[in-house]
Amino acid sequence: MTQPLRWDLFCHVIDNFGDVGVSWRLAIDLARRGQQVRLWIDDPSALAWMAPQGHAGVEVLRWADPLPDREPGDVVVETFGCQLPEGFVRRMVRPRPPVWINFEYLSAESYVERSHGLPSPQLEGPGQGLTKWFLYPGFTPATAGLIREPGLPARRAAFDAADWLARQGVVRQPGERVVSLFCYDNPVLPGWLTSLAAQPTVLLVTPDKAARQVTAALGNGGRTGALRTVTLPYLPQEEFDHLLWASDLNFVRGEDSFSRAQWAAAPFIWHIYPQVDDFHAVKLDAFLNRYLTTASPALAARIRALWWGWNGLDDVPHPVWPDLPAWRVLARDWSGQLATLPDATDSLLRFVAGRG
Ligand code: TRH
Repeated sequence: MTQPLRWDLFCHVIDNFGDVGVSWRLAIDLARRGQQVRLWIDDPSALAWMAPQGHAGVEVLRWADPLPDREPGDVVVETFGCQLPEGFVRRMVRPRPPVWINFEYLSAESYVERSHGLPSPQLEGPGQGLTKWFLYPGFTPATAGLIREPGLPARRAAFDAADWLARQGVVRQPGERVVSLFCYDNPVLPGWLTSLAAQPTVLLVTPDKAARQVTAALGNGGRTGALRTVTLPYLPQEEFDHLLWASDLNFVRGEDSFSRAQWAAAPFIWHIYPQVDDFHAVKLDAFLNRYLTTASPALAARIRALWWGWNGLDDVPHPVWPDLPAWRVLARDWSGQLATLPDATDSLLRFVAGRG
């Protein structure tokens, strides 16, 4: 990229934190690479804890009607197909229109490679004559790859987990597992806590849904068997990464923590965003089929059973835990494989440069 471009990112917060989580992560990664970014967001409230310091090069603007009248930048990105404000689209119709990108949801399903990079000529409406381009994050070179800020693997490798845990008031006891929990409402949680309690375990519980369910299951003492719990506050995004790096096993959910758990190169269980008619089972399996390619059949079967049980797609009231060291090797190999892919921000920069 010869000179910094002006980027307009639009984020519509549907529910939970993934829309803002992904949009913020993309915005700061672009800014880190010298781009000027305006993040238009309808509900910025989560940024108060997710990004309390903000970030140089990123201007956060309230996406409200009427939208402040600003000249669209060189690139306009709508995240997750959030449908841009009509007035802004009308202003995009100009002799050198912005490059218009729809940055889609992350999936390992095969349609992603077929859809990545396709144009959508706007034949009518406020953007008539413009072309919207669909870019998909993903797990292969035929996609945009995952968001991976420069230096991520090295920072993770240099991370001192014991020091970080101590700063959260957690000292790992001899033989204790460190497990993080970030999940949706999950009816199997009480039984899985009992199963975790069979071995010395400290469970690091994220606020809201996870904390409420753990308290309901264990009471305010937060203990059962050999399991003890520590409830965390909402952490800034880079501290949430450190939670994932400090844990032996991560329960994550949605999209952004799912991808960050892969960069943590540690065993993880994904609570996929539930969809009607169990459509999410297809998305879950599509990822497992890629993730488990190099796992032994026994390990693959154990991990698949865990993920299906945790997502209510199979009846697993008391999970059988796989061999964690073997799973850690798989996790590291997978993370190393992902690191050879293009990173999503670089893919977007190259795509835009290619549009001249
Ligand atoms: O919160 P989510 O369930 O978001 C979901 C998904 O993105 C889903 O795909 C989308 O359709 C739905 O929102 C609308 O899970 P996700 O994607 O992991 O986003 C959580 C973000 O919050 C992520 O960026 C990590 C961040 N986070 C922190 O920074 N600190 C914290 O303490 C916690 C608990 C989360």
